Amino acid sequence: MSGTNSAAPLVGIVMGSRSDWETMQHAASKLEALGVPFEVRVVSAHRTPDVLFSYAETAAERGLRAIIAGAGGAAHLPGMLASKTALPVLGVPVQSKALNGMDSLLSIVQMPAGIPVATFAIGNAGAANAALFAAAMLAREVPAVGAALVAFRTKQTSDVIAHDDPRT
Ligand code: RP5
Repeated sequence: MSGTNSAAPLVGIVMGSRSDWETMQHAASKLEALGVPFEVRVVSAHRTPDVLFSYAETAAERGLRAIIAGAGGAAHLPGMLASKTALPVLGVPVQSKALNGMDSLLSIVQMPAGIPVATFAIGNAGAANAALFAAAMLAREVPAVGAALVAFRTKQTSDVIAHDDPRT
């Protein structure tokens, strides 16, 4: 699946399982709102390792600028992608049932020196923030995305100020 924008995708959203979509849709909706062309794929480090390798190896030549990778449990996907591409990989720990996502978080964040993965919060907030971060990385290259990001931040601030009494 690609974003509604028909331009070539600049960001890849990948996840270890279809079950991760509930979380990762929050990254997709943010990219869509900011006008960032993106694609979405299920790529599993454990169930489809060959697909993972070819996705990572071809990502840069296909024009992607960054990969947002969400996974839960033994969440090897972001780190393995990072090991096969020099593109920035933004890792989203999906909230697992057994350990509430602590397993996902630690699996993604504790990379050995030399292969970085930028790691975000567990769950929906992490997915949304990974998308906002990817947009910030693209802001200079694609000025319309930069302008959309500034507008989003301005509206967010004014919405809080306009509703600063929590009783109403
Ligand atoms: C991980 O295992 C996926 O990222 C997912 O979060 C978790 C569970 O996958 P399913 O059993 O729901 O397919 O690889």
